[in-house]
Amino acid sequence: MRSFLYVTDTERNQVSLMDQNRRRPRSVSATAAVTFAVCASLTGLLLLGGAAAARQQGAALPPVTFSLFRGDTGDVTLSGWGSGRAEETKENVLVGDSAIRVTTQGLYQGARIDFKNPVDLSSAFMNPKTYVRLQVRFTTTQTAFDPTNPEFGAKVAAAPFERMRFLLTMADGTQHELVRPVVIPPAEDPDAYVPINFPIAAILKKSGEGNGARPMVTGDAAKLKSLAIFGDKYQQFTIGEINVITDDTDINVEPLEDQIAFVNDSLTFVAIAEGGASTLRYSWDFDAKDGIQEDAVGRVVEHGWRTPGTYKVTLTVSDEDGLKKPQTTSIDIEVAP
Ligand SMILES: [Ca+2]
Repeated sequence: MRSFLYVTDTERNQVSLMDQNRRRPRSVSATAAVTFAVCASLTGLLLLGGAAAARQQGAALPPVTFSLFRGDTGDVTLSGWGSGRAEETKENVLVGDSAIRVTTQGLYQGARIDFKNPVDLSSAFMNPKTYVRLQVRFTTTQTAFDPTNPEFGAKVAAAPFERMRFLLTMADGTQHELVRPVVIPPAEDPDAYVPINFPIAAILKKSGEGNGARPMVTGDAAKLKSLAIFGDKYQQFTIGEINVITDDTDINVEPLEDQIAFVNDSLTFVAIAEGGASTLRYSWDFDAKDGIQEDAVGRVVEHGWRTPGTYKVTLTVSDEDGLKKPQTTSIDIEVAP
């Protein structure tokens, strides 16, 4: 069911966690083989070091999953940043016995959540597939204009923001700032909680350290003391839960639907793709003859042609953070005179 993309995400995450668990023994046996080879050729003393290095490089990293907020405001101190606010609410609770109501007035006025015990993110920093996932309930809706959505024409959940800003303050005083586009999956229930994710790797990238090799972030520099959350305009919304999750899901794009086209007709193209916790970016080229450019960006786009002929339409889906392999799909459209 396409309309339950969010549910599908969750299922996919669970599947990917299982995949990872299944893969692990294989990695361990690969490590064992390396260890055995090292065993055969080196002295006992070198062997120990070699085995440890092999284990560090070869073995799959275990998935990291833990909670930052699960409906217990006893773990956190809520306050505002600038003229924004964060306060406890008992309405629309997702888990536990309370949720956090946020009032934001722009990218510099928002919610501030201080963790009474700074949360150690070092295991999450070690694994490039970890994300902070906020479950957020917006009260804004939009009309579903996606013809593949069975709720076509109905109200669906929509983010009021184009961008959100997150400011992480660590126990050693370092700060990491992220400003990100907000893309929420289509949800049938306009009042549903929707996931907003940002990869922990993006924090390091922002600091200019995340190119390829992962820097070691340890000690107080890895302990999250405070999380500030902002949207790009005035809005109130509710945060039900904040977790650190591991997402190993590849980007998956469905084939494009065949369409009948006439010259000067405007066709609507709808991308259907999944990418776990990733914020997906949809890039379109409407004529492959001159190469693949970016003619349009968005999940749902419109295009028409002025000259009859056959045109190859190419959709490329990538994740905003470049952490996953982009996927493409294409279709030939016959444009009749
Ligand atoms: Ca082109």
